Amino acid sequence: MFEYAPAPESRSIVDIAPSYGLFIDGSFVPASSSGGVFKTVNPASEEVLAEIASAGADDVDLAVAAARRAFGPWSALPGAERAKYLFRIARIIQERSRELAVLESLDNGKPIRESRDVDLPLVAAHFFYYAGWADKLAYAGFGPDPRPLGVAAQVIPWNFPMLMLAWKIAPALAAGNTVVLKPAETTPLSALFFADICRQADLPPGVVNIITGAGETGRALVEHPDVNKVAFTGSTEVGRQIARSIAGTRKRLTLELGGKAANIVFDDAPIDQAVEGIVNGIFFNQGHVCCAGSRLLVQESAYDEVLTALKRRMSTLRVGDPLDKNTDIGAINSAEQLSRIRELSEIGAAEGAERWSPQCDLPSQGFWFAPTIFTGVTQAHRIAREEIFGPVLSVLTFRTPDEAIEKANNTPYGLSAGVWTEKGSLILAMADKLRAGVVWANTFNKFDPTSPFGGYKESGYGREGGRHGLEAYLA
Ligand code: TXE
Repeated sequence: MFEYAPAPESRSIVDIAPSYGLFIDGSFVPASSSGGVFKTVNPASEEVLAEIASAGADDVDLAVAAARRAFGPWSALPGAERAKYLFRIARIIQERSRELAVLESLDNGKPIRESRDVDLPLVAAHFFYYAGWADKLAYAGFGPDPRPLGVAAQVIPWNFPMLMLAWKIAPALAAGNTVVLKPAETTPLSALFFADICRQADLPPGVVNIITGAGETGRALVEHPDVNKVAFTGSTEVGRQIARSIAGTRKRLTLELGGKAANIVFDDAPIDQAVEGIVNGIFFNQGHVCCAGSRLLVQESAYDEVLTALKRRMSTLRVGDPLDKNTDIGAINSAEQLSRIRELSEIGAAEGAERWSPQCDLPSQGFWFAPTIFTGVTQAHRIAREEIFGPVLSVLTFRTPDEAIEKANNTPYGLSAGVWTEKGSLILAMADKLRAGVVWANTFNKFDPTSPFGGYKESGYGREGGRHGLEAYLA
């Protein structure tokens, strides 16, 4: 059995931001001699927010060893006991969600309205949801003796730092696994704050370990021989590398990679509602969303009406300070991501598509990109094929449902799609033929812990969320 240390007093962001260690075996520790430090900046101002330990191979060893030691006792706890910890974590997240929302917006650049009203409530909801599963595994049809896999190595991206953490940690712990998680190098702060929440919840040491660092740290973690399960969300390129590097081992793998979703608007759709869905589909979180509706497919007969309404609506979007609660579009997460977005936009213009942005004054410091649409896009254009991962929408047209299906599916990705029409039968027919893990009808970018999420083709494999999300952590 574990011995529990008393919960530390909860601390404020100001106390914990300037310099952070790795969270291994229940304590914050500096990186060993094989590691180092790096800085995380506020993308809206380019100010340094904190200095962060960078885990080297020795630190990865320590973290995996701590998770391995904790695995036996943690997996032996009755499910109802594990549930208590998860419920406690969920409640502390709710109690500290204002601090967490501010931290997330500072480190990521996303509007506070989104981190406060979307990300953080969903984070808590995931912990509550999977807490409810922890004592029901034996009776829920997972087989006669569902068992946890062991130590889970989890590598997450920077677009939804806390939410991706919740998607990964909550089901892993509910199923009885222990975890070593690496957040992205540009957004480590909320994961470290979460480590503090684990201590506050008296979670036994070693059950959750958070190691920070760049891609090399992630690689050392997923390739570690004592890891049983790898869960990765990030670029298709790195996902491919990981799949190759662990092929032939007995590690289980789930990959959630990129996307190039079609948002399909038929001429009978309620246009104002559809325009809100188009805007939410591509400008939510600056378009840093794997399931973003980055290809708008409009039925030709509604093209003029939709484009006029869309441009009018885009002219009202407020771009700027992520901490201002009136902001609709915040900062691009990093200089690297900004240059990727710029490069693909230049390519779009050079290939002959017509670029349009509303008039907006962007701040002089920080990383910013105005909401942009490209019209006259054909399927051959790179902006119709490649993930831009920014606030850039490519507009194409179609005449018939079959043509919409052909265009929507003409992508190496298969993560999500949206359909806007009054006709229920058309929605069902389209959903049947769209090769996408999620199809939204008359809405977009809606998430719920009860729903599985994941892709086909180069968008990855495996599902997160719902009971499928638990299966990925059970033998
Ligand atoms: O991703 P990376 P980047 C897409 C999006 C974006 C592009 C590049 O198109 O423009 O990817 O983003 C860790 N072994 N998505 O460069 O490199 C890394 O430290 C193990 C879509 O940020 O894949 C970080 O924690 N881990 C996506 C995480 O992987 C490695 C979200 C993601 O970084 C590693 C993000 C390695 N060899 C980007 N190399 C989505 N699906 O939502 C890097 N990492």
